[in-house]
Amino acid sequence: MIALYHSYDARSFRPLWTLEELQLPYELVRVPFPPRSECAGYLDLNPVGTVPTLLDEGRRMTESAAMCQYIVDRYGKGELSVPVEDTSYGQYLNWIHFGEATLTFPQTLVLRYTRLEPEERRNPQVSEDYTRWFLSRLRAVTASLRSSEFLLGSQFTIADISVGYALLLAEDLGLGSYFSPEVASYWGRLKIRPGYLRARAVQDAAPVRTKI
Ligand SMILES: N[C@@H](CCC(=O)N[C@@H](CS)C(=O)NCC(=O)O)C(=O)O
Repeated sequence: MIALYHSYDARSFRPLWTLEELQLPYELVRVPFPPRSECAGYLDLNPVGTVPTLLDEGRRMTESAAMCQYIVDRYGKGELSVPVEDTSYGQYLNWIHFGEATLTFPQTLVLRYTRLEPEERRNPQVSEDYTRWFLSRLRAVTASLRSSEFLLGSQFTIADISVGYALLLAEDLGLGSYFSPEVASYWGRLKIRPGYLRARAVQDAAPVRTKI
């Protein structure tokens, strides 16, 4: 059975949401943030010290978007994914990676330089610059949603989970008011999905483990 190591609203929410959309069995291990310093033994499990970590039958993964792809390809029975023969397969992969590399990365600098660093190291310039970076990249999402319900038309896929997580983080950072009408209503559609709501409930109910 899959074991997923997760911290509250961290990128591990992507595979958690995927597991809940598919209603697969899994074990959720909620760890404090950052686990590298707050959870004894975590570095033995994941030398990078980040969340998520996913274990499955001796396999170990540490990249959230790749985990979503692994879960749907291995257990999804065609749900939430686009087959390689499909004309939109390239676009599907592009959005999966866009969600992490292009939309989440700049926000981590905003998070770090507004909240995580000690007061004296916080930096409004970095935060403003990377907020602008994020919002300018978000225009690609706005453009693609002008004529469709989800990123790949009418089908909800893990591309929406990858990008949707970046919108969740943006909302946590207080950037939700900058969303275009298209992005705001898309995000509104994503967060009422039963799979999303189940993932939030599971996250809230999980006890926090300070030792592996
Ligand atoms: N690209 C990786 C990034 C993983 C990552 O940086 N996770 C953050 C939380 S969202 C983390 O654990 N940061 C703590 C640290 O760097 O110590 C992914 O998508 O999973």
